Amino acid sequence: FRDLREPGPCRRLGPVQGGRVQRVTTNLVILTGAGVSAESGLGTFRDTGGIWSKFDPMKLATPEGFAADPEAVHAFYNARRDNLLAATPNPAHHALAELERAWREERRGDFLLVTQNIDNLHEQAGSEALLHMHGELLKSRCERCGHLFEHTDALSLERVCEGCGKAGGLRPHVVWFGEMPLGLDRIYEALARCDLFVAVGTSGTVYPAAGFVQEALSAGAHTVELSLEPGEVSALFAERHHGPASRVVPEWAR
Ligand code: BV8
Repeated sequence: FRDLREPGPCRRLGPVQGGRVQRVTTNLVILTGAGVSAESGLGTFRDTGGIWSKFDPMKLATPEGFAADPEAVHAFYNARRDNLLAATPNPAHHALAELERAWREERRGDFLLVTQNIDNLHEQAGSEALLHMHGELLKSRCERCGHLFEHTDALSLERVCEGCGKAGGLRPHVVWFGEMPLGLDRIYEALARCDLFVAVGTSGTVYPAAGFVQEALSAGAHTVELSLEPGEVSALFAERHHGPASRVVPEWAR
């Protein structure tokens, strides 16, 4: 069990009884956004030249946009899926997976990694206690029969669902604007018990994710922002380290 006095992710010394520090646990919740995957070559959304500066989210990331022009939406996600297949995790993804292993092996407390990202780079880096609150680009589902399946090839209106044998009902398994994010019960339950909340590479502009820091503060947690630059809710963080995630995250997680 590593010495509690080492620098690194917030560790609280417990009471000393009989000359021994009593083990305390630190429940950790991490929230990642597009910035954690930026150095893996996947675009962010609101930076200069970001995805939403080239494409209209209301046309491509809403149910209404999909109903109006499903082929444009399929083309948008097929292109992003192709980008993802060429991408690999960067040191930030690996540092978060290593932190989870240390948290588990040293029984430091609960660990949950919530990502707003729909890429699978956290999985590729070895993260396990992972929740995709905005869905996953390598999964799709049929709106006719509910069949959910993993795939790397393109979606189209002509593609036949393997669940019901019909075409025309498939959509990406991602959460669009106006749709309910996934796993909120589990997320709010973890935030209510968390001692340490770390937001990595997110602009803090999309809700309900941008409100998680407030939930963590209400639970008395220490809050850390690790991002290239301050996000919209940066003022709510007790600790902030700005710079590229591939440097800042391994430095902080060490
Ligand atoms: C909801 C999946 C009800 C798809 C995404 C009007 C109508 C309907 C809804 C609303 C409305 N007005 C407001 C809302 C709510 C809406 C919302 O928040 N809108 C915003 C725009 C105001 N939210 C919703 O609709 C959500 N659902 O509200 O349901 C509800 C919910 C709960 C309880 C009751 C009711 C659903 C939102 C999900 C939308 N889907 N993605 C897809 O990917 O195509 S959101 C999209 O933005 C991304 O997926 C991403 O997850 C999200 C947040 O973006 P970030 O990840 O933060 O990325 P961004 O580019 O913004 O920032 C990048 C950051 O990284 C920057 O800070 C940058 O500095 C940093 N960075 C860059 N490079 C690096 C770096 N950091 C480190 N290193 C680097 N190298």
